[in-house]
Amino acid sequence: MSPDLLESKSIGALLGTFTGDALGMPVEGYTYEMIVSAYGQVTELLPARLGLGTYTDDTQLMIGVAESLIECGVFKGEHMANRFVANFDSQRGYGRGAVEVIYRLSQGVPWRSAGAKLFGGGSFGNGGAMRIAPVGVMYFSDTDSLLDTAEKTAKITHTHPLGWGGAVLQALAIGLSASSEPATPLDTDSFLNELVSCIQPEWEAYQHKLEHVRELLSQPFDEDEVIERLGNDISTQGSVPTAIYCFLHQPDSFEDAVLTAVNLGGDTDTIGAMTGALSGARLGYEAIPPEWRDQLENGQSGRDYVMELGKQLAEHASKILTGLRN
Ligand code: AR6
Ligand code: MG
Repeated sequence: MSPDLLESKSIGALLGTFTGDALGMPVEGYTYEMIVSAYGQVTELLPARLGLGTYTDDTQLMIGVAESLIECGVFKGEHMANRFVANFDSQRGYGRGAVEVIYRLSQGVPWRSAGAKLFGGGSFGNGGAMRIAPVGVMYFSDTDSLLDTAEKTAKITHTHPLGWGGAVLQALAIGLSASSEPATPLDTDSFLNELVSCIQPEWEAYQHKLEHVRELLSQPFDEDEVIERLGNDISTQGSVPTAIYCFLHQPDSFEDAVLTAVNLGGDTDTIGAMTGALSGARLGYEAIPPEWRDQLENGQSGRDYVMELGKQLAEHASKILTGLRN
């Protein structure tokens, strides 16, 4: 892969997360029917709680993952947990489990134990998966490191197997998207087979979900059936397969994939963010409509900063690809 394409894909995965998050944020929690009655369809960035083109916890946590991997060159749990604490801004709409973990970390609880016992058996919220794009990009050419790093990255906050397992699945899907040649049609069956082959017994519920994805892809799009069979909620199991479906349904259009995701309703910012990561990793950041890119917030830690992180992450990905990492 040329260095330019790799850089574009790396920026695409990060900025794709941001763009999907910003598109979904204004209608977060709306049902499909509420979106239809308020807007018909969402087709553009809408005014949001924090302003047009602003992001939520999804992008803020993804920034922390990227910063840590870039600075350390490898997963360092304490460092990444510290980035989550330093970047935390309560206005960005964090899940209550995530708020609790970040508080515990800020009080000196070790990163290995801060996320344990949340909700009894650990969180299965989609917060581990929504921030995972940098892992998928950095290790797209090294599946063992990708799976291991995704698991560790998610477990800082999400220790329920469906929570971290779904994050691993999303990271692998991003890695496969980054490996794919954008000018060649995507083989969605092989893509799903690769995902299924990495599923572990603890989170085998995803196998069933991915077979639903395969079946839904062979039929005409029907939003009710997608929502019923895959979900559109805040759980990892009810959102990662949905994002994978939205991407595979429209693998060659960032706009169509992400708008399909957002218009399903439910956890729109996160399903939008995860679909955006997958699409951006395949198509590169130029596939994100320029008028959307222009509208993304661009203050401190805004669009330019995220693009710079994407560039630096691509340098790490390139070293791993060429076997030059130290
Ligand atoms: N049992 C019951 N409910 C659970 C469990 C469980 N084991 N795990 C999670 N939940 P959280 P996140 C429910 O709080 O994953 C933002 O809006 C519970 O209601 O760990 O980071 C983002 O945009 C819990 O509050 O945070 C994402 O949409 C919720 O799932 C989302 O929040 C979320 O899990 C990410 O949240
Ligand atoms: Mg959010």
